[in-house]
Amino acid sequence: MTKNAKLLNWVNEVAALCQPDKIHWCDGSQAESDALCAQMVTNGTFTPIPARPGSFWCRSNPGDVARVEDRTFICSQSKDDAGPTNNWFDPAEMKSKLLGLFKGAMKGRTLYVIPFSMGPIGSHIAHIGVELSDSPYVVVNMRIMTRMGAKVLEALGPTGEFVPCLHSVGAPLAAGQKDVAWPCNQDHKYIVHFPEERAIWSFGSGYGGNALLGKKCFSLRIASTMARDGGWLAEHMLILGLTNPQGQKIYVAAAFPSACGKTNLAMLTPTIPGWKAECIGDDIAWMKFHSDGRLYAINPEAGFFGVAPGTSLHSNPNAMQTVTHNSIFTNVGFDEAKGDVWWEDMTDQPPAKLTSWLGEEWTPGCGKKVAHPNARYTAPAAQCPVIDAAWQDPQGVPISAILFGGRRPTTVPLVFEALSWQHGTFLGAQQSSETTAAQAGAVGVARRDPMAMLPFCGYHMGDYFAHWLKVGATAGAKLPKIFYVNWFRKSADGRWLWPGFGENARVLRWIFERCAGTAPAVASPIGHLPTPEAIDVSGLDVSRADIEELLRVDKGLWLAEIPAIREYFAKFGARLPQGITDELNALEQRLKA
Ligand code: O2Y
Ligand code: MN
Repeated sequence: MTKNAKLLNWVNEVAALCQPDKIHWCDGSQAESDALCAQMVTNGTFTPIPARPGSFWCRSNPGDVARVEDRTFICSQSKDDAGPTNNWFDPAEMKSKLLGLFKGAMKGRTLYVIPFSMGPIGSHIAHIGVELSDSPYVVVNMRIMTRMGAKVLEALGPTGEFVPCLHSVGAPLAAGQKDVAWPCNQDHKYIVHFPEERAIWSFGSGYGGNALLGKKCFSLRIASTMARDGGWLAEHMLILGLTNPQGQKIYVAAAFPSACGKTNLAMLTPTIPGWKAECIGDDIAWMKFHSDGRLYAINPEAGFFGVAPGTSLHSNPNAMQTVTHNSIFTNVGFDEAKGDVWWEDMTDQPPAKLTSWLGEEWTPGCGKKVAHPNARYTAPAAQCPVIDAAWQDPQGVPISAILFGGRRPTTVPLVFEALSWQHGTFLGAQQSSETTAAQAGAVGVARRDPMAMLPFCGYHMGDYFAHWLKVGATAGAKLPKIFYVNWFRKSADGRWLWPGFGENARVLRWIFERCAGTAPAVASPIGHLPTPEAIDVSGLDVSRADIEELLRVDKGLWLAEIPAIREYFAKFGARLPQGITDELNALEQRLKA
Protein backbone atom coordinates (compact mmCIF):
# COMPACT_ATOMS: atom_id res chain seq x y z
CA MET A 1 0.00 0.00 0.00
CA THR A 2 1.20 3.50 0.77
CA LYS A 3 2.40 5.63 3.67
CA ASN A 4 1.25 8.81 1.91
CA ALA A 5 -0.75 10.48 4.69
CA LYS A 6 -2.67 12.81 2.37
CA LEU A 7 -3.79 9.83 0.29
CA LEU A 8 -4.67 7.63 3.27
CA ASN A 9 -6.71 10.41 4.88
CA TRP A 10 -8.53 11.18 1.67
CA VAL A 11 -9.40 7.50 1.02
CA ASN A 12 -10.75 7.27 4.59
CA GLU A 13 -12.82 10.46 4.17
CA VAL A 14 -14.28 9.30 0.85
CA ALA A 15 -15.04 5.83 2.24
CA ALA A 16 -16.88 7.41 5.19
CA LEU A 17 -18.88 9.59 2.80
CA CYS A 18 -19.65 7.12 0.01
CA GLN A 19 -19.99 4.01 2.22
CA PRO A 20 -18.66 1.34 -0.19
CA ASP A 21 -18.86 -2.32 0.87
CA LYS A 22 -15.16 -2.80 0.13
CA ILE A 23 -12.00 -0.88 -0.69
CA HIS A 24 -9.59 -2.27 -3.28
CA TRP A 25 -6.14 -0.71 -3.83
CA CYS A 26 -5.31 -1.33 -7.50
CA ASP A 27 -1.87 -2.80 -8.15
CA GLY A 28 -2.20 -2.50 -11.94
CA SER A 29 -1.28 -6.16 -12.53
CA GLN A 30 -2.50 -8.35 -15.38
CA ALA A 31 -4.03 -10.72 -12.80
CA GLU A 32 -6.04 -7.88 -11.28
CA SER A 33 -7.30 -6.75 -14.69
CA ASP A 34 -8.18 -10.34 -15.68
CA ALA A 35 -10.16 -10.81 -12.47
CA LEU A 36 -12.12 -7.58 -12.97
CA CYS A 37 -12.83 -8.42 -16.61
CA ALA A 38 -14.05 -11.90 -15.57
CA GLN A 39 -16.29 -10.29 -12.94
CA MET A 40 -17.70 -7.94 -15.60
CA VAL A 41 -18.33 -10.89 -17.95
CA THR A 42 -20.28 -12.60 -15.15
CA ASN A 43 -22.49 -9.58 -14.48
CA GLY A 44 -23.10 -8.90 -18.20
CA THR A 45 -21.03 -5.71 -18.59
CA PHE A 46 -18.42 -7.39 -20.83
CA THR A 47 -18.61 -10.01 -23.57
CA PRO A 48 -15.30 -11.65 -24.58
CA ILE A 49 -14.37 -11.15 -28.25
CA PRO A 50 -12.95 -14.50 -29.45
CA ALA A 51 -11.42 -12.97 -32.60
CA ARG A 52 -9.38 -10.51 -30.49
CA PRO A 53 -7.54 -12.17 -27.60
CA GLY A 54 -7.79 -10.33 -24.30
CA SER A 55 -10.54 -8.07 -25.66
CA PHE A 56 -14.10 -7.31 -24.57
CA TRP A 57 -17.28 -5.86 -26.06
CA CYS A 58 -19.27 -3.54 -23.83
CA ARG A 59 -22.57 -1.69 -24.25
CA SER A 60 -23.25 1.39 -22.17
CA ASN A 61 -26.58 2.66 -20.96
CA PRO A 62 -28.08 4.51 -23.99
CA GLY A 63 -28.27 7.63 -21.83
CA ASP A 64 -24.55 7.55 -21.07
CA VAL A 65 -22.70 7.63 -24.37
CA ALA A 66 -20.41 10.68 -24.48
CA ARG A 67 -18.88 13.59 -22.64
CA VAL A 68 -21.61 15.85 -21.27
CA GLU A 69 -20.42 19.41 -21.84
CA ASP A 70 -23.54 21.00 -20.37
CA ARG A 71 -22.90 19.03 -17.14
CA THR A 72 -19.18 19.95 -17.02
CA PHE A 73 -18.28 22.72 -14.58
CA ILE A 74 -15.26 24.84 -13.74
CA CYS A 75 -15.64 25.87 -10.09
CA SER A 76 -13.08 28.64 -9.68
CA GLN A 77 -13.55 31.06 -6.79
CA SER A 78 -14.36 33.86 -9.21
CA LYS A 79 -16.80 33.38 -12.09
CA ASP A 80 -14.64 35.64 -14.27
CA ASP A 81 -11.74 33.23 -13.97
CA ALA A 82 -13.75 30.47 -15.67
CA GLY A 83 -14.49 32.79 -18.61
CA PRO A 84 -17.32 32.87 -21.11
CA THR A 85 -16.63 29.44 -22.62
CA ASN A 86 -17.04 27.38 -19.42
CA ASN A 87 -19.99 26.57 -17.16
CA TRP A 88 -19.12 28.11 -13.84
CA PHE A 89 -20.51 27.23 -10.41
CA ASP A 90 -19.54 28.52 -6.99
CA PRO A 91 -17.12 25.94 -5.48
CA ALA A 92 -18.64 25.88 -1.99
CA GLU A 93 -22.19 25.55 -3.32
CA MET A 94 -21.11 22.86 -5.77
CA LYS A 95 -19.35 20.92 -3.02
CA SER A 96 -22.38 21.02 -0.78
CA LYS A 97 -24.60 19.83 -3.64
CA LEU A 98 -22.16 17.04 -4.55
CA LEU A 99 -21.58 15.95 -0.97
CA GLY A 100 -25.31 15.23 -0.85
CA LEU A 101 -25.09 13.13 -3.99
CA PHE A 102 -21.89 11.27 -3.00
CA LYS A 103 -23.29 10.40 0.44
CA GLY A 104 -23.86 6.65 0.39
CA ALA A 105 -23.36 6.62 -3.40
CA MET A 106 -21.06 3.56 -3.34
CA LYS A 107 -23.26 1.34 -1.13
CA GLY A 108 -23.14 -2.25 -2.34
CA ARG A 109 -20.09 -1.50 -4.48
CA THR A 110 -16.30 -1.60 -4.21
CA LEU A 111 -14.28 1.59 -3.95
CA TYR A 112 -11.25 1.18 -6.21
CA VAL A 113 -8.18 3.26 -5.41
CA ILE A 114 -6.51 3.89 -8.78
CA PRO A 115 -3.06 5.54 -8.55
CA PHE A 116 -1.97 6.71 -12.00
CA SER A 117 0.79 8.70 -13.65
CA MET A 118 0.09 10.99 -16.59
CA GLY A 119 3.36 10.57 -18.44
CA PRO A 120 6.28 8.19 -17.92
CA ILE A 121 6.76 7.57 -14.20
CA GLY A 122 9.51 9.81 -12.91
CA SER A 123 9.51 12.18 -15.92
CA HIS A 124 9.84 15.81 -14.80
CA ILE A 125 6.95 16.61 -17.20
CA ALA A 126 4.66 13.90 -15.73
CA HIS A 127 2.18 14.29 -12.85
CA ILE A 128 0.46 11.80 -10.58
CA GLY A 129 -3.26 11.48 -9.93
CA VAL A 130 -5.34 9.12 -7.85
CA GLU A 131 -8.86 8.26 -8.96
CA LEU A 132 -11.30 6.83 -6.42
CA SER A 133 -14.03 5.13 -8.42
CA ASP A 134 -16.75 2.55 -7.88
CA SER A 135 -16.53 1.34 -11.49
CA PRO A 136 -14.47 -1.74 -12.49
CA TYR A 137 -14.90 -0.57 -16.12
CA VAL A 138 -13.00 2.59 -15.14
CA VAL A 139 -10.23 0.52 -13.52
CA VAL A 140 -9.54 -1.63 -16.57
CA ASN A 141 -9.74 1.35 -18.93
CA MET A 142 -7.44 3.46 -16.71
CA ARG A 143 -4.95 0.57 -16.74
CA ILE A 144 -4.78 0.90 -20.53
CA MET A 145 -4.92 4.69 -20.73
CA THR A 146 -2.38 5.53 -17.99
CA ARG A 147 0.57 4.06 -16.11
CA MET A 148 -1.41 2.68 -13.18
CA GLY A 149 -0.94 0.78 -9.93
CA ALA A 150 1.70 -0.09 -7.32
CA LYS A 151 4.60 1.45 -9.25
CA VAL A 152 2.83 4.83 -9.08
CA LEU A 153 2.30 4.58 -5.31
CA GLU A 154 6.00 3.82 -5.02
CA ALA A 155 6.85 6.93 -7.07
CA LEU A 156 4.42 8.98 -4.97
CA GLY A 157 6.18 8.08 -1.76
CA PRO A 158 5.04 9.22 1.69
CA THR A 159 4.81 12.94 0.90
CA GLY A 160 4.32 13.18 -2.87
CA GLU A 161 1.59 15.38 -4.37
CA PHE A 162 -1.25 14.02 -6.49
CA VAL A 163 -4.42 15.33 -8.11
CA PRO A 164 -7.41 13.77 -6.30
CA CYS A 165 -10.05 12.54 -8.75
CA LEU A 166 -13.29 11.34 -7.15
CA HIS A 167 -15.71 9.35 -9.30
CA SER A 168 -18.94 7.49 -8.71
CA VAL A 169 -21.42 6.12 -11.22
CA GLY A 170 -24.02 7.32 -8.72
CA ALA A 171 -25.94 4.04 -8.52
CA PRO A 172 -25.80 2.59 -4.98
CA LEU A 173 -27.13 -0.94 -4.52
CA ALA A 174 -29.52 -1.86 -1.73
CA ALA A 175 -28.83 -5.13 0.13
CA GLY A 176 -29.52 -8.01 -2.26
CA GLN A 177 -30.26 -5.71 -5.23
CA LYS A 178 -28.98 -7.12 -8.54
CA ASP A 179 -26.66 -4.80 -10.44
CA VAL A 180 -27.26 -3.71 -14.03
CA ALA A 181 -24.68 -4.14 -16.81
CA TRP A 182 -23.96 -0.40 -17.04
CA PRO A 183 -24.74 1.42 -13.81
CA CYS A 184 -25.03 5.20 -14.02
CA ASN A 185 -27.33 7.93 -12.74
CA GLN A 186 -29.98 8.99 -15.25
CA ASP A 187 -31.00 12.11 -13.32
CA HIS A 188 -27.77 13.63 -12.02
CA LYS A 189 -24.52 13.99 -13.89
CA TYR A 190 -21.77 16.36 -12.75
CA ILE A 191 -18.24 16.56 -14.14
CA VAL A 192 -16.68 19.12 -11.84
CA HIS A 193 -13.25 20.75 -11.67
CA PHE A 194 -11.84 22.82 -8.82
CA PRO A 195 -8.88 24.43 -10.59
CA GLU A 196 -7.46 26.32 -7.60
CA GLU A 197 -7.23 23.20 -5.43
CA ARG A 198 -6.50 20.97 -8.46
CA ALA A 199 -9.28 18.50 -7.73
CA ILE A 200 -11.90 16.68 -9.82
CA TRP A 201 -15.28 15.31 -8.71
CA SER A 202 -17.34 13.34 -11.22
CA PHE A 203 -20.77 11.88 -10.50
CA GLY A 204 -23.35 9.90 -12.44
CA SER A 205 -21.60 8.82 -15.65
CA GLY A 206 -19.40 5.80 -16.35
CA TYR A 207 -18.43 6.84 -19.89
CA GLY A 208 -15.16 8.00 -21.41
CA GLY A 209 -14.05 11.52 -20.62
CA ASN A 210 -16.68 11.79 -17.86
CA ALA A 211 -15.22 8.87 -15.93
CA LEU A 212 -11.63 8.19 -17.06
CA LEU A 213 -10.53 11.26 -15.15
CA GLY A 214 -6.87 11.20 -16.21
CA LYS A 215 -7.86 12.21 -19.72
CA LYS A 216 -9.81 15.42 -20.38
CA CYS A 217 -10.46 16.37 -16.73
CA PHE A 218 -6.87 16.09 -15.49
CA SER A 219 -4.65 16.22 -18.58
CA LEU A 220 -6.43 19.20 -20.09
CA ARG A 221 -8.75 21.12 -17.73
CA ILE A 222 -6.71 20.87 -14.53
CA ALA A 223 -3.33 20.61 -16.30
CA SER A 224 -4.04 23.74 -18.36
CA THR A 225 -4.25 25.71 -15.09
CA MET A 226 -1.09 24.00 -13.79
CA ALA A 227 0.64 24.87 -17.08
CA ARG A 228 -0.48 28.51 -16.92
CA ASP A 229 0.95 28.80 -13.41
CA GLY A 230 4.13 26.87 -14.22
CA GLY A 231 5.02 28.36 -17.63
CA TRP A 232 4.38 25.25 -19.70
CA LEU A 233 1.68 24.04 -22.13
CA ALA A 234 -1.01 21.36 -21.65
CA GLU A 235 -2.62 21.00 -25.07
CA HIS A 236 -5.22 19.00 -26.98
CA MET A 237 -2.61 17.87 -29.52
CA LEU A 238 -1.37 14.74 -31.25
CA ILE A 239 2.40 14.28 -31.46
CA LEU A 240 4.17 12.55 -34.35
CA GLY A 241 7.73 12.00 -35.49
CA LEU A 242 8.61 12.53 -39.16
CA THR A 243 11.80 11.16 -40.73
CA ASN A 244 13.05 12.09 -44.21
CA PRO A 245 14.80 9.69 -46.59
CA GLN A 246 18.18 10.97 -45.28
CA GLY A 247 17.25 9.85 -41.74
CA GLN A 248 16.74 13.35 -40.30
CA LYS A 249 13.82 13.52 -37.89
CA ILE A 250 11.54 16.19 -36.48
CA TYR A 251 8.56 16.04 -34.13
CA VAL A 252 5.28 17.81 -34.83
CA ALA A 253 2.31 18.55 -32.53
CA ALA A 254 -1.14 19.28 -33.95
CA ALA A 255 -4.44 20.56 -32.55
CA PHE A 256 -7.58 19.97 -34.61
CA PRO A 257 -11.26 20.14 -33.65
CA SER A 258 -13.35 16.93 -33.63
CA ALA A 259 -13.93 15.10 -36.91
CA CYS A 260 -10.75 16.38 -38.59
CA GLY A 261 -8.88 13.05 -38.60
CA LYS A 262 -6.58 13.68 -35.65
CA THR A 263 -6.01 10.00 -34.80
CA ASN A 264 -5.57 9.19 -38.50
CA LEU A 265 -2.83 11.83 -38.79
CA ALA A 266 -1.20 10.68 -35.55
CA MET A 267 -0.81 7.17 -37.03
CA LEU A 268 -0.33 8.11 -40.67
CA THR A 269 1.49 5.91 -43.17
CA PRO A 270 3.27 8.25 -45.61
CA THR A 271 2.73 7.54 -49.30
CA ILE A 272 5.92 9.32 -50.40
CA PRO A 273 8.93 7.03 -50.82
CA GLY A 274 11.52 7.07 -48.07
CA TRP A 275 9.47 9.11 -45.57
CA LYS A 276 8.49 7.64 -42.23
CA ALA A 277 5.96 8.82 -39.65
CA GLU A 278 5.78 7.50 -36.08
CA CYS A 279 3.24 8.14 -33.36
CA ILE A 280 3.91 9.56 -29.89
CA GLY A 281 0.26 10.27 -29.05
CA ASP A 282 -3.11 10.94 -30.64
CA ASP A 283 -4.83 13.36 -28.25
CA ILE A 284 -2.85 15.25 -25.61
CA ALA A 285 0.59 16.90 -25.39
CA TRP A 286 2.29 18.29 -22.29
CA MET A 287 5.17 20.54 -23.32
CA LYS A 288 7.93 22.16 -21.30
CA PHE A 289 11.06 24.11 -22.19
CA HIS A 290 14.40 22.44 -21.54
CA SER A 291 17.73 24.05 -20.74
CA ASP A 292 18.62 23.91 -24.47
CA GLY A 293 15.79 26.41 -25.09
CA ARG A 294 13.62 23.96 -27.04
CA LEU A 295 10.08 22.90 -26.27
CA TYR A 296 9.83 19.17 -25.37
CA ALA A 297 6.60 17.18 -25.39
CA ILE A 298 5.33 14.02 -23.77
CA ASN A 299 2.09 12.18 -24.40
CA PRO A 300 0.70 11.94 -20.85
CA GLU A 301 -1.43 8.94 -21.86
CA ALA A 302 -0.48 5.29 -22.38
CA GLY A 303 -3.36 4.26 -24.61
CA PHE A 304 -5.84 5.36 -27.24
CA PHE A 305 -9.54 5.98 -26.63
CA GLY A 306 -10.40 6.33 -30.29
CA VAL A 307 -13.65 6.71 -32.21
CA ALA A 308 -14.41 3.33 -33.81
CA PRO A 309 -16.93 4.22 -36.58
CA GLY A 310 -15.06 5.17 -39.73
CA THR A 311 -11.84 3.46 -38.61
CA SER A 312 -10.79 0.94 -41.27
CA LEU A 313 -7.79 -0.52 -43.06
CA HIS A 314 -8.25 2.33 -45.54
CA SER A 315 -8.57 5.26 -43.10
CA ASN A 316 -6.18 4.04 -40.39
CA PRO A 317 -4.51 0.64 -40.87
CA ASN A 318 -2.25 1.23 -37.86
CA ALA A 319 -5.22 1.78 -35.54
CA MET A 320 -6.77 -1.44 -36.90
CA GLN A 321 -3.52 -3.29 -36.08
CA THR A 322 -3.44 -1.72 -32.62
CA VAL A 323 -6.88 -3.07 -31.67
CA THR A 324 -6.35 -6.70 -32.67
CA HIS A 325 -5.92 -7.73 -29.01
CA ASN A 326 -6.05 -6.50 -25.38
CA SER A 327 -8.66 -3.89 -26.28
CA ILE A 328 -12.08 -2.80 -25.02
CA PHE A 329 -14.81 -1.86 -27.49
CA THR A 330 -17.67 0.22 -26.14
CA ASN A 331 -20.92 0.73 -28.08
CA VAL A 332 -19.91 -0.96 -31.34
CA GLY A 333 -21.81 -3.86 -32.96
CA PHE A 334 -21.10 -7.55 -32.35
CA ASP A 335 -21.00 -10.36 -34.90
CA GLU A 336 -21.94 -13.57 -33.04
CA ALA A 337 -21.11 -15.76 -36.04
CA LYS A 338 -17.55 -14.47 -36.33
CA GLY A 339 -17.07 -13.69 -32.67
CA ASP A 340 -15.89 -10.20 -33.57
CA VAL A 341 -16.90 -6.57 -33.33
CA TRP A 342 -18.00 -4.42 -36.28
CA TRP A 343 -18.84 -0.78 -36.86
CA GLU A 344 -19.87 1.46 -39.74
CA ASP A 345 -17.25 1.51 -42.54
CA MET A 346 -14.95 -0.99 -40.81
CA THR A 347 -15.20 -3.12 -43.96
CA ASP A 348 -16.82 -2.40 -47.36
CA GLN A 349 -19.37 -5.18 -46.85
CA PRO A 350 -21.18 -5.33 -43.51
CA PRO A 351 -21.76 -8.78 -41.96
CA ALA A 352 -25.18 -10.31 -42.68
CA LYS A 353 -26.38 -10.02 -39.09
CA LEU A 354 -25.13 -8.22 -36.00
CA THR A 355 -26.16 -7.22 -32.51
CA SER A 356 -26.21 -3.43 -32.34
CA TRP A 357 -24.84 -1.22 -29.57
CA LEU A 358 -28.41 -1.16 -28.25
CA GLY A 359 -28.45 -4.96 -28.02
CA GLU A 360 -30.94 -5.26 -30.89
CA GLU A 361 -30.70 -7.48 -33.96
CA TRP A 362 -29.23 -5.46 -36.84
CA THR A 363 -29.17 -6.29 -40.54
CA PRO A 364 -27.67 -4.22 -43.38
CA GLY A 365 -30.20 -1.74 -44.73
CA CYS A 366 -32.32 -1.76 -41.57
CA GLY A 367 -31.95 2.03 -41.42
CA LYS A 368 -30.21 2.15 -38.05
CA LYS A 369 -26.57 2.53 -37.03
CA VAL A 370 -25.02 -0.63 -35.62
CA ALA A 371 -22.50 1.39 -33.58
CA HIS A 372 -23.14 4.60 -31.68
CA PRO A 373 -21.35 7.47 -33.53
CA ASN A 374 -19.21 7.99 -30.39
CA ALA A 375 -18.42 4.27 -29.98
CA ARG A 376 -14.85 3.83 -28.77
CA TYR A 377 -11.94 1.41 -28.63
CA THR A 378 -9.53 1.52 -25.70
CA ALA A 379 -6.15 0.09 -26.72
CA PRO A 380 -2.57 0.18 -25.39
CA ALA A 381 -0.30 2.64 -27.23
CA ALA A 382 2.49 0.04 -27.05
CA GLN A 383 0.49 -2.12 -29.50
CA CYS A 384 0.53 0.54 -32.23
CA PRO A 385 2.79 -0.72 -35.06
CA VAL A 386 4.11 2.81 -35.65
CA ILE A 387 4.62 3.83 -32.03
CA ASP A 388 7.73 6.01 -31.82
CA ALA A 389 10.81 4.60 -30.07
CA ALA A 390 10.84 7.75 -27.87
CA TRP A 391 7.18 7.59 -26.80
CA GLN A 392 8.15 6.72 -23.23
CA ASP A 393 11.21 8.98 -23.07
CA PRO A 394 10.93 10.89 -19.78
CA GLN A 395 12.70 13.88 -21.39
CA GLY A 396 9.98 14.15 -24.05
CA VAL A 397 10.69 14.89 -27.71
CA PRO A 398 11.71 18.29 -29.15
CA ILE A 399 8.87 19.91 -31.07
CA SER A 400 9.82 21.66 -34.33
CA ALA A 401 6.34 22.51 -35.63
CA ILE A 402 2.88 23.09 -34.22
CA LEU A 403 -0.11 22.66 -36.53
CA PHE A 404 -3.55 24.17 -36.19
CA GLY A 405 -6.37 23.57 -38.64
CA GLY A 406 -9.93 22.62 -39.26
CA ARG A 407 -12.45 21.34 -41.74
CA ARG A 408 -13.06 24.24 -44.16
CA PRO A 409 -14.49 23.61 -47.66
CA THR A 410 -13.59 27.15 -48.78
CA THR A 411 -11.28 30.06 -47.90
CA VAL A 412 -8.47 28.28 -46.01
CA PRO A 413 -5.56 26.91 -48.11
CA LEU A 414 -4.14 23.40 -47.79
CA VAL A 415 -1.26 24.73 -45.68
CA PHE A 416 0.43 27.98 -44.74
CA GLU A 417 3.02 29.07 -42.22
CA ALA A 418 2.51 31.71 -39.56
CA LEU A 419 4.63 34.86 -39.70
CA SER A 420 5.62 34.61 -36.03
CA TRP A 421 4.66 32.90 -32.75
CA GLN A 422 2.20 35.72 -32.04
CA HIS A 423 0.63 35.37 -35.49
CA GLY A 424 0.48 31.58 -35.00
CA THR A 425 -1.23 32.07 -31.65
CA PHE A 426 -3.79 34.28 -33.38
CA LEU A 427 -4.34 31.59 -36.03
CA GLY A 428 -4.93 29.00 -33.31
CA ALA A 429 -7.23 31.37 -31.43
CA GLN A 430 -9.51 31.92 -34.44
CA GLN A 431 -9.40 28.26 -35.56
CA SER A 432 -12.73 27.05 -36.87
CA SER A 433 -14.17 23.90 -38.35
CA GLU A 434 -17.32 22.91 -40.13
CA THR A 435 -19.52 20.52 -38.14
CA THR A 436 -20.27 17.04 -39.54
CA ALA A 437 -23.10 14.58 -39.04
CA ALA A 438 -21.03 12.89 -36.30
CA GLN A 439 -21.50 15.94 -34.06
CA ALA A 440 -24.53 17.25 -32.22
CA GLY A 441 -26.36 20.21 -33.79
CA ALA A 442 -26.57 21.56 -37.33
CA VAL A 443 -24.30 20.10 -40.02
CA GLY A 444 -22.00 22.33 -42.11
CA VAL A 445 -21.77 25.24 -39.68
CA ALA A 446 -18.31 26.75 -39.08
CA ARG A 447 -17.66 26.59 -35.35
CA ARG A 448 -14.75 28.37 -33.65
CA ASP A 449 -12.69 26.06 -31.47
CA PRO A 450 -9.55 27.92 -30.33
CA MET A 451 -6.56 25.54 -30.31
CA ALA A 452 -9.23 22.74 -30.15
CA MET A 453 -9.42 23.61 -26.45
CA LEU A 454 -12.94 25.06 -26.27
CA PRO A 455 -14.37 22.32 -23.99
CA PHE A 456 -11.03 21.64 -22.30
CA CYS A 457 -9.50 24.92 -21.10
CA GLY A 458 -9.81 25.02 -17.30
CA TYR A 459 -9.75 28.82 -17.09
CA HIS A 460 -10.62 32.02 -18.97
CA MET A 461 -9.75 31.56 -22.64
CA GLY A 462 -8.57 35.18 -22.93
CA ASP A 463 -5.98 34.39 -20.25
CA TYR A 464 -5.14 31.19 -22.12
CA PHE A 465 -4.29 33.20 -25.27
CA ALA A 466 -2.24 35.55 -23.06
CA HIS A 467 -0.39 32.53 -21.66
CA TRP A 468 0.49 31.40 -25.20
CA LEU A 469 1.79 34.87 -26.02
CA LYS A 470 3.79 34.98 -22.79
CA VAL A 471 5.35 31.59 -23.56
CA GLY A 472 6.40 32.97 -26.96
CA ALA A 473 7.75 36.20 -25.52
CA THR A 474 9.89 34.48 -22.90
CA ALA A 475 11.08 31.46 -24.87
CA GLY A 476 13.80 32.84 -27.10
CA ALA A 477 14.66 31.91 -30.64
CA LYS A 478 14.12 28.14 -30.60
CA LEU A 479 10.32 28.15 -30.61
CA PRO A 480 8.53 25.73 -32.91
CA LYS A 481 7.23 27.18 -36.17
CA ILE A 482 3.43 27.34 -36.39
CA PHE A 483 1.44 26.16 -39.44
CA TYR A 484 -2.25 26.06 -40.37
CA VAL A 485 -3.60 23.15 -42.44
CA ASN A 486 -6.89 22.33 -44.14
CA TRP A 487 -7.27 18.87 -45.71
CA PHE A 488 -10.93 19.54 -46.53
CA ARG A 489 -11.01 22.25 -49.23
CA LYS A 490 -13.51 21.64 -52.02
CA SER A 491 -13.76 22.81 -55.63
CA ALA A 492 -16.55 25.14 -56.78
CA ASP A 493 -18.49 22.03 -57.88
CA GLY A 494 -18.17 20.39 -54.46
CA ARG A 495 -15.32 17.94 -55.14
CA TRP A 496 -12.65 17.24 -52.50
CA LEU A 497 -9.47 18.82 -53.84
CA TRP A 498 -7.07 16.90 -51.61
CA PRO A 499 -7.03 13.10 -51.10
CA GLY A 500 -6.04 13.30 -47.40
CA PHE A 501 -5.09 10.28 -45.24
CA GLY A 502 -1.53 9.02 -46.02
CA GLU A 503 -1.18 11.68 -48.74
CA ASN A 504 -1.10 14.32 -45.98
CA ALA A 505 2.55 13.29 -45.66
CA ARG A 506 3.15 15.48 -48.72
CA VAL A 507 2.07 18.51 -46.69
CA LEU A 508 4.10 17.32 -43.69
CA ARG A 509 7.09 17.12 -46.04
CA TRP A 510 6.76 20.84 -46.88
CA ILE A 511 6.46 21.59 -43.16
CA PHE A 512 9.56 19.48 -42.47
CA GLU A 513 11.47 21.30 -45.19
CA ARG A 514 10.34 24.72 -43.93
CA CYS A 515 11.71 23.77 -40.51
CA ALA A 516 14.95 22.68 -42.18
CA GLY A 517 15.02 25.97 -44.13
CA THR A 518 15.04 24.22 -47.52
CA ALA A 519 11.46 24.60 -48.87
CA PRO A 520 10.32 27.61 -50.89
CA ALA A 521 7.41 29.81 -49.80
CA VAL A 522 5.74 32.96 -51.06
CA ALA A 523 4.43 35.82 -48.97
CA SER A 524 0.67 36.28 -48.77
CA PRO A 525 -1.57 38.39 -46.52
CA ILE A 526 -2.38 35.32 -44.39
CA GLY A 527 1.17 33.96 -44.04
CA HIS A 528 3.85 32.05 -45.95
CA LEU A 529 2.34 29.83 -48.66
CA PRO A 530 4.00 26.97 -50.51
CA THR A 531 4.56 27.53 -54.21
CA PRO A 532 2.55 24.95 -56.22
CA GLU A 533 5.83 23.16 -57.06
CA ALA A 534 6.79 22.96 -53.38
CA ILE A 535 4.09 20.36 -52.61
CA ASP A 536 5.23 16.98 -53.93
CA VAL A 537 2.28 15.59 -55.91
CA SER A 538 4.26 13.02 -57.92
CA GLY A 539 2.21 9.91 -58.57
CA LEU A 540 -0.94 11.64 -57.33
CA ASP A 541 -4.07 12.39 -59.31
CA VAL A 542 -4.10 16.10 -58.38
CA SER A 543 -3.97 18.48 -61.35
CA ARG A 544 -1.92 21.69 -61.47
CA ALA A 545 -5.23 23.61 -61.46
CA ASP A 546 -6.34 21.78 -58.30
CA ILE A 547 -3.09 22.45 -56.45
CA GLU A 548 -3.31 26.13 -57.43
CA GLU A 549 -6.87 26.23 -56.14
CA LEU A 550 -5.81 24.45 -52.91
CA LEU A 551 -3.24 27.18 -52.29
CA ARG A 552 -5.33 30.16 -53.50
CA VAL A 553 -6.03 32.96 -51.05
CA ASP A 554 -9.33 34.69 -51.86
CA LYS A 555 -8.89 38.07 -50.21
CA GLY A 556 -12.62 38.78 -50.44
CA LEU A 557 -13.55 35.62 -48.52
CA TRP A 558 -10.92 36.32 -45.85
CA LEU A 559 -12.03 39.95 -45.50
CA ALA A 560 -15.64 38.78 -45.18
CA GLU A 561 -14.55 36.62 -42.24
CA ILE A 562 -12.87 39.41 -40.28
CA PRO A 563 -16.10 40.75 -38.66
CA ALA A 564 -17.04 37.23 -37.51
CA ILE A 565 -13.59 36.74 -35.94
CA ARG A 566 -13.83 40.19 -34.31
CA GLU A 567 -17.28 39.34 -32.94
CA TYR A 568 -16.01 36.01 -31.60
CA PHE A 569 -13.02 37.63 -29.89
CA ALA A 570 -15.32 40.29 -28.35
CA LYS A 571 -16.73 37.65 -26.03
CA PHE A 572 -13.39 37.53 -24.19
CA GLY A 573 -13.78 41.21 -23.29
CA ALA A 574 -10.90 42.95 -21.55
CA ARG A 575 -9.08 39.63 -21.12
CA LEU A 576 -8.45 39.33 -24.88
CA PRO A 577 -4.74 40.13 -25.13
CA GLN A 578 -3.70 43.12 -27.22
CA GLY A 579 -1.38 40.88 -29.24
CA ILE A 580 -4.37 38.94 -30.62
CA THR A 581 -6.26 42.14 -31.55
CA ASP A 582 -3.07 43.50 -33.16
CA GLU A 583 -2.78 40.38 -35.31
CA LEU A 584 -6.41 40.61 -36.43
CA ASN A 585 -5.96 44.27 -37.35
CA ALA A 586 -2.70 43.54 -39.15
CA LEU A 587 -4.35 40.73 -41.14
CA GLU A 588 -7.14 43.09 -42.18
CA GLN A 589 -4.61 45.71 -43.27
CA ARG A 590 -2.61 43.18 -45.29
CA LEU A 591 -5.77 41.91 -46.98
CA LYS A 592 -6.83 45.47 -47.89
CA ALA A 593 -3.38 46.53 -49.15
O1 O2Y B 1 -17.03 10.93 -25.38
C1 O2Y B 1 -16.00 10.79 -24.73
O2 O2Y B 1 -16.03 10.70 -23.52
C2 O2Y B 1 -14.72 10.70 -25.39
S1 O2Y B 1 -14.12 12.25 -25.87
C3 O2Y B 1 -12.55 12.02 -26.53
C4 O2Y B 1 -11.93 10.80 -26.42
C5 O2Y B 1 -10.66 10.63 -26.96
C6 O2Y B 1 -10.06 11.69 -27.55
N1 O2Y B 1 -10.65 12.89 -27.65
C7 O2Y B 1 -11.89 13.07 -27.18
C8 O2Y B 1 -12.46 14.45 -27.37
O3 O2Y B 1 -13.62 14.70 -27.14
O4 O2Y B 1 -11.68 15.33 -27.77
MN1 MN C 1 -9.62 14.75 -27.90
